[in-house]
Amino acid sequence: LKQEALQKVEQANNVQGLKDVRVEYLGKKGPITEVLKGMGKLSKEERPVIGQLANEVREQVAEAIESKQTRLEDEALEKQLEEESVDVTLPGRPVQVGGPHLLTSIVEEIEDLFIGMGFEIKEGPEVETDYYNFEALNLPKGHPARDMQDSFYITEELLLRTHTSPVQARTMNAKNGSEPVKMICPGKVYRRDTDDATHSHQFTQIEGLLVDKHVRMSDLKGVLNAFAKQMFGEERKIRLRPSFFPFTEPSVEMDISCKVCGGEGCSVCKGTGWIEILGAGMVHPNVLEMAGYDPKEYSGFAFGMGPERIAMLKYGVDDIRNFYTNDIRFLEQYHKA
Ligand code: FA5
Repeated sequence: LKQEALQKVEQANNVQGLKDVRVEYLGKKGPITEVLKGMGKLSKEERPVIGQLANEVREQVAEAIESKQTRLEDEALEKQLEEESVDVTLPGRPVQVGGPHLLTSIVEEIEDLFIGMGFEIKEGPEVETDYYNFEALNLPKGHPARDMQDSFYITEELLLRTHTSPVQARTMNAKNGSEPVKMICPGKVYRRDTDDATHSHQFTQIEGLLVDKHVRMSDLKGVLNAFAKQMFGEERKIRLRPSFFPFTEPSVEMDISCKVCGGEGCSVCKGTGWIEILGAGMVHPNVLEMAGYDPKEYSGFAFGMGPERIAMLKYGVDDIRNFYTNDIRFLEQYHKA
């Protein structure tokens, strides 16, 4: 019996198997317990001999189980340690590094360019008053040109700004009508436009404003020309077309010549050879006056551009929604090393 039990202990190769052996031999219904239970039936002489023998067997089997248990536990621990060990010699997995969004890069590029020409960067609120968004820009309540920019109103007097031009009025107001201004203002703007390949209900604009004594249209043309050539390359030409904005007079729209133009049927310029980039003009005397400047003494120019459209042109992006849907496969293409 002892031999048999010890052999089974030896054969048990996991903790559960060992438990079964313990129940089988040392349990209440096990053979050793049976022997001890049956002691009453034995003779006086037999009792101590059998009793001692049974106890010895029980102790030896228990001891064997105990030591086997320790061994199994040690083995399990060792196996676990081995499995969980870290091989420090393995090559590392590359960490995914993000980069600036294409739109952020293009805005910074444009900022740098204008900083190089002596402009400072200004900011203004995205939730704007009707006064700064429209009235201070020569767009009184009920003016039909307000329809050019469908708006998200929050209250009767507050709205999400439809362009960055209110920052013009704010910046001039802060100067008490006596100091020159030379600033650009990048920021988010909002319009109730239906989203399509070239329109987004939320997009970016960069406003520019220069106010000083003797500022002329030729100054505007010179600055825009320098901007276009640095942004798109020396070979590009610009042209100014008459346009209308209530806050500038005269108003223009600037086009740049199409580089990829294959003539008729060109997908970028539709064969016209020109692409519209921005709106601009000489600051309207009413706007200067409302901001406290004397229009007889001061004059200025302003412009407003959409950096998404500029990035689309420069990098051949065919859908403005790519800037906002954040598809990593699109964004990754424009990470600079
Ligand atoms: C304006 O917003 C004027 N404030 C610009 C201006 C400033 C003129 C200073 C004169 C002086 P306009 O609505 O055309 O103008 O918008 C300017 C530019 O914003 C457009 O040329 C275009 O690039 C971009 N833009 C307009 N609407 C959208 C739109 N829904 N999605 C993306 N870009 C747009």
